[in-house]
Parts: sequence; structure tokens; C-alpha cells
Amino acid sequence: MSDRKRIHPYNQPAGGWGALKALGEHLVEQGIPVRGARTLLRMNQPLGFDCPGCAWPDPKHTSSFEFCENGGKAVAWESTAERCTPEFFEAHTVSELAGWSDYELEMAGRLTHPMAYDPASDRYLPVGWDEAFATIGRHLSALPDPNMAEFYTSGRTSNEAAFLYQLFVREYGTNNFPDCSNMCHEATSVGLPQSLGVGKGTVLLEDFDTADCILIFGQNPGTNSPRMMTSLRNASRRGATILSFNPFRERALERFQAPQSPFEMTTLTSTPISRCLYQVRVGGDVAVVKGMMKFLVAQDALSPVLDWEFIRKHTMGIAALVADLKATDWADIERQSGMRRDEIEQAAAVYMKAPRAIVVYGMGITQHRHGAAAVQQLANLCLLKGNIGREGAGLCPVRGHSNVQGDRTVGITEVPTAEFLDRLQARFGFKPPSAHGHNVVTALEAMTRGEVRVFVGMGGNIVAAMPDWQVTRDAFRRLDLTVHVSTKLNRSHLVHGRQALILPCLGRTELDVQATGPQSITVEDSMSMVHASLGLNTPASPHLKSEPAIVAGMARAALGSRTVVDWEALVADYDRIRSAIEDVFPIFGNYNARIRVPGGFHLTSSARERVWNTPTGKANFLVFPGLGEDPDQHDPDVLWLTSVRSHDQYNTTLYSLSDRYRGVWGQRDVVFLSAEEIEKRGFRPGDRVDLVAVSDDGIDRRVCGYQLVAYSFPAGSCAAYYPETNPLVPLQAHDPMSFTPSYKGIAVRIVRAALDKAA
Ligand SMILES: Nc1nc2c(c(=O)[nH]1)N[C@H]1C(S)=C(S)[C@@H](COP(=O)(O)OP(=O)(O)OC[C@H]3O[C@@H](n4cnc5c(=O)[nH]c(N)nc54)[C@H](O)[C@@H]3O)O[C@H]1N2
Ligand SMILES: Nc1nc2c(c(=O)[nH]1)N[C@H]1C(S)=C(S)[C@@H](COP(=O)(O)OP(=O)(O)OC[C@H]3O[C@@H](n4cnc5c(=O)[nH]c(N)nc54)[C@H](O)[C@@H]3O)O[C@H]1N2
Ligand SMILES: [Mo]
Repeated sequence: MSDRKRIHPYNQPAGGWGALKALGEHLVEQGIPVRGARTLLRMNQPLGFDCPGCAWPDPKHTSSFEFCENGGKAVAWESTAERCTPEFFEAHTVSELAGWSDYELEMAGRLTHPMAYDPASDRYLPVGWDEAFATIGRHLSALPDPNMAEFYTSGRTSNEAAFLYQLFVREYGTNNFPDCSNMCHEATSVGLPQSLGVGKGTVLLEDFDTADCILIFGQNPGTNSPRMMTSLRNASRRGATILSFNPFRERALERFQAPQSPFEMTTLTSTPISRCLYQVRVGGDVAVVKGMMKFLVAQDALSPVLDWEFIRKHTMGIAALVADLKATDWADIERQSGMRRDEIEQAAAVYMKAPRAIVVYGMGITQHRHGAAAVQQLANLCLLKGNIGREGAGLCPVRGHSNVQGDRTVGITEVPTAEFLDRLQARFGFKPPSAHGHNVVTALEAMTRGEVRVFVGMGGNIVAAMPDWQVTRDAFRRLDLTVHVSTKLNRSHLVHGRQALILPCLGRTELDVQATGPQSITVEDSMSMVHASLGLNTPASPHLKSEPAIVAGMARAALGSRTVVDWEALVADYDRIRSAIEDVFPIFGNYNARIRVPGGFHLTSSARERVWNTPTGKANFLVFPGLGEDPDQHDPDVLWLTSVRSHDQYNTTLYSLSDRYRGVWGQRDVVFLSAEEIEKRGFRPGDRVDLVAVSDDGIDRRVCGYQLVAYSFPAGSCAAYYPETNPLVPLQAHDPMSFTPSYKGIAVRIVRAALDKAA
């Protein structure tokens, strides 16, 4: 936090000594230099807890200690020595806290007591658990229609808590499950089933050991899934070709120094990662992928390079795809992608020649108005070469939150299938609602229309994570009751309804003791491996409850005598929750036995087996007409802004104000763009500007006083940090298929700062 404000390039490789130093400093800042280090040794171990950071898998969860700077920061953040107590809330009104930065709010430490908002004093006051549950029960029972409540989930929630949560909410009577994945990989969950019949990836960690080529689109592994660097480094060292497509030359995509390698650490050497790093224009990926496929199809006409045996046996729609590619002009592809034809052909040739290829992608693909279509074009690219369902090959969406994928698997969805609802009814005996519920965008729209009275958040910080802050905030302030199950104080607690509750819960690292003894929970990683996690730290406060216990408390209070579920029994022993999950979802067969095997088990992905659960019974080539152009894009003054994570943040949580690899220190109000784009607009690097969103609804959306940073960045594009730039994203700017907000494709103009705060 102490970094002096400056822009100064960082020339070291990703990882290495810089990472060790940064984590050491972070443990000191959280007041746990020794205890924190000890806690880290239990991360991702057979009898330890699952890292609460990202969803990248571990080598069978049986490895010796694997250093990960950002996993370490996530753990230290949760195990901090700081406490946010009733005395803290006594000392600060909510209006005062609203003026604090997000960083300062979370630095208050772990929440220790359930708290209820008191309008008379404008403070949160301590409240007993029973009274808190009774308040929730009273509000929910009073609603004339259960669809007037929203039940949000953030992806750290365990399978057990998530399953109980959906059980409670469905017995209560709604499918309103806005979820963090609506802002994240929904484009995958919606796009891939149409292509491959399953909304998940098709690779396992071991596939990285035999892939000949790895393409990485719009994902920043060195920061957001640093343990992935081990796989990439090994692949690079054994000669696999890695190509990256990203507007930034992200350091970890260039070179990586493995903290695990005594040789690299002592000789200060590193491993090159990407053979080429293509600086694609923001939003230009559909064009790149179509260009690559156009090249493959053209080559195939000369001599076959596509996997025709696979295409004939397993797919539908090749003719329409080929026709669409033929009709697409190279000039348009070049303009939209920001890449030259020869570069795209070079990349395509590498992919063409590779016997086995993995296509990896992240938020740079999904968070666009055409996110689901972009995902489908990546699936097309894989299908052309038969790169699905064989060793060393496949599609690899890198999930975000450590259990966002598991939450979906166990029923957190606003669009449940009839089969799932039938099984739920058969197992529990109540009739769950079948009408589709709200996702985050439609929930907010309903809130804005005044159709929602109660919001319950199972983790997360939705008010900061959502687009269009003004609209979001107005909507939350209209509610009768807002409830947040949280570990730390955040913005969502301060933008509250008439009544508001903060319910503090145990974190992943902490011991969870219920009536039958200590409990473990389970999570599913990005590659569909399910394994147990056992917290061992003493809880941050004796007043915390586990997420499952909190769900049970809310359920009993809201459902009263009408519930058919024995909530006490389920919470007393999480094995019983897992048995219930298994009853509803047969893929979890033998759940309790299988998670006791170190490393856990794999939930099969049908596409990996080349079983296509699509309406056609085949994998589908899907055509996306056009290249994802946007109406405003031919206005030369408009820049396409992408909002990204710094190296020192976890979503809305900031660990510091610096971004080491990008050379930004002590500040976040910066915008990256090329020197040419700066000059073209009559500015100089270092000038302060306002970013003004371009939209046709007449609303002035702007963020002010941003410093221009000259950077190697594609023409027509710029980047700044999430969540500060969220006010710029109009709520209606989302993918029509998946409703994913267009966080990475925001049309903006830059204007001289109204208030020049340059110092
Ligand atoms: N330490 C840490 N770990 C995390 C998180 C965190 O915040 N901090 N968040 C977790 C979550 S919930 C998620 S979803 C993941 C997010 O992990 P990522 O998917 O890596 O997310 P971002 O950093 O938002 O953006 C990814 C990359 O996309 C690039 N990009 C931006 N726009 C475009 C574009 O139009 N095209 C292309 N090709 N690239 C583009 C950016 O430059 C960036 O390198 O990480 C998870 N892990
Ligand atoms: N502009 C822009 N906006 C974005 C994105 C972007 O790239 N750009 N990314 C989007 C993405 S990918 C995501 S996933 C969302 C993230 O949205 P969320 O998941 O809603 O946000 P987080 O910042 O992860 O939530 C942090 C809070 O979670 C609580 N918490 C932490 N651990 C636990 C726990 O174990 N249990 C409980 N109950 N609570 C806990 C703490 O109180 C903490 O303050 O943001 C989205 N918003
Ligand atoms: Mo995410």
C-alpha cells in the first residue's frame, strides 16, 4: 500500500523473486508474517483447504507445496489479524463509511458479529443471530410473491452451502438466482451447450503435458490463475508452441521465472512462454478466429488439413460455416482484429500443423456484447481440427472464483432443467417452481422497476461488481431488506435497503465444527475435478456461522412449519448434504467415498467423451454473421475501453493500489493507450482526462481525472481498471444471448479533465 505514485516499467519476468517479495510484504501488512506462512503450507494439500483464490486445478491435490503469490494473498486476506467489530461500527456511521475507499473498507478486517442497520443512528448495531433470521423470515413471508426476492451467489460458496441455498430458495418458491457467473463465464455456460452439448471445458490438467500448441485468448494467467504458469512453463520447455492473443503484452505471457525452480531463481533466468503475443484490438477476437478458420479452409482446399473423419462423424453445419468464412473479407478481418493478414495466417499455420492443440480463454472473450458468439467461434476452431475429446487437446475456459463452476453444477441457476426439478421434487417432496428466474441483469431491471423488495447475497460484492453504478445503487436503495453473508465489510453493505443485515461467516481456511464434529466442504475446479477442503484455522470470531448453517437459519425462519426439509440434520453432518446432492445429481454417485480419496474425482464432461448432448446429437459448427462490429466503432473519436484486473486485486478486493507487471505504482486512476492515440487527440502522456461513455440513452456516464499512460496498445483501444470503471458500462450493454455485461468492450471518448487534479 505504501508504494509511491509513479509509472515505472517493471523489467523482471513474472513470478520469481518479485513474487516472493510481494507475498512476504502482504503477510506483514495483514499482521500475520508467521501464522500466515504456516497457513499457506496447508493450502491445496490432501488434508488442507482449497485455495480460495482461483479455480485452476492442482496436480491431483496431492502435490508438495506449490508457491502462488496471488493464492497466498487471497489466503492472507482471509486470515488477517484485523477485526471489524461492533466497536468499529459504533465509531463510524454508514454515511461516513460510504466515503471510504473499497481498500479501506476491507482493511477494517474480518467481520465478527451479525449486524443490523439502525436508521436512527445511521449505524450498524450488533444483533443476535435469531433476531437476524427472524427479520429475514418476516420479510420473506410477507411478500405476496416469492419472485419479489433475489438470491445472489458469489463463487466462493461451497457445493454444500450452494446446494442448501438453492433448496431453501426453491422451497420458498423462486428461481431468482442472479449469480457472479452471469458477469463472468455465462457466455461459456450459454454458448458451449449449443456447440458441444455441455457448458464446461473439455480438458484435464494432464492434457497440458502432451499438447503441441496452446492458444491463449483474453486471459491473464500470471495474475489470475498463477498456478497455471507451471503448466505453461512445462509446456514451453518441452517444445510446445504457445500463442497469446491479448491487447496487453502481459508479462507472464512473455516470460516466467518459476519460484519452484532453484536454477531459475539462483541464475535469475526465466522461461519464455508465448512464441508470439498478438496484440489484438479490444473486441477483435471473433475477427481473429474467423481469419484463422478462413485460412484453414483455404489451405484445406489445396490439400486436406482439416480432420474430415471427425467432422463427418461428429459434427453438423460445416457447409454453412465455410460459406460464412468465404464471404468474410480479409480487409474487414484486419480492420476489426487490428492484426495483419500475415500475422493471422502465421498463427493459423502453427495451429494447423499441431497434432494436438488446446484453446484457452478468459474474460477477454466472454465479457463482450458478442461473448457467447466468440466462445462458439473458438469451439468451431477446435472442431475443425478434431481438437475436442482427445488427449492433449480441447477447449479450456478458465473459470474465475474457486467454486463458481461447482455452484452451477449443484443447482444455482435461474434456468433449471425440468429433469433437475423433477429429481429435486422426488427427493424432497415439495414442488419447486419451474418459471425461469432472474440473472444479474434482469434482477437489476426488476429492482429498478420496483418489482423486488428483498435481496440476499451469499458472498460477493454485487453493488461494486455490477455495471452502471448509479442505476445499481438507486435500485438497491429502494429495497425493503438487503442481507449480505460476508467475511469482510464492502460497498454492498453501505448501499443498502430500508433494513439491512450483515451476516458474518466462516472462511475456507477456518475450522467448521457442527453437531457431529469438524466438517469438510467440497469444491469443483475449472477442469471439473471435485475435492474436499478442510479449514484448520481458529475462526476469526466465535460468533461466526458457516454458510450452510446460515442458509438453514434463513430457511427455518422463512419457511416455518411448512418446510419439508430437516435443516438441522443436514447441517449437523455435511456428509448428509452430499448424500442429498448425489440423490439429485447422479453424476455425484458415491460422493462421500470419492472425496475421501486424495485428489477427489472428475465429473465427466460429455464432450470430452465425444458424446454430444445437443438437439442434433452432434457437435455443431455455429455461424456468427459479421465480426462483432459495434455501431459506434467507425467514429474515429471513439475508443474501445476494456476493464481489467491489476496484479494486486481479487475482483472488488484491492490488495494494494499497485500493478507490478504493468509498471503502475500507488494508483489506479490511469488509462492505458498508445502514444499515437494520445497524440491524435491533442494530449500528452500524464495528462488528466475524463472517460465518457458513448451510449444512445442520453445518460451521462463518466469517470473523472484519469491519467493518460502511453503504452504498447492496439489502435482504437484503451484499458483501465475494474471496478472503478463500472459506472461507464450501461446496463443494457450486454450479450443478448448470455446477458454477460460488456465489461471489456465499452465505447468511450476521452475529454480533458473538468477538474485537472494532476499534481
Ligand atoms: N489474483 C486474482 N485472481 C483471480 C481474480 C482476481 O481478480 N485476482 N478473479 C477471478 C475471477 S472471478 C475471474 S473471472 C478470473 C479472471 O481472469 P482473467 O480472465 O484473466 O480476467 P481479466 O484480468 O479481467 O482479463 C483477462 C485478460 O483479457 C485481456 N483482454 C481484455 N480485453 C480483451 C479483448 O477484447 N480480447 C482479448 N483477446 N483479450 C482481452 C486483458 O488484457 C487481460 O489480460 O480470475 C480469477 N482469479
Ligand atoms: N468492469 C468489470 N466488472 C466486472 C468484471 C470485470 O472484469 N470488469 N468481472 C466480473 C466477474 S468475472 C466477477 S466473478 C464479478 C465478481 O463479483 P463478486 O463475486 O460479487 O465480488 P467479489 O469481489 O469476489 O466479492 C468480494 C466479497 O466477498 C466476500 N467474501 C469473500 N470470501 C467469502 C466467503 O468465503 N464467503 C462469503 N459468504 N463471502 C465471502 C467478502 O465480504 C468480499 O468483500 O465481478 C464482475 N464485474
Ligand atoms: Mo469471475
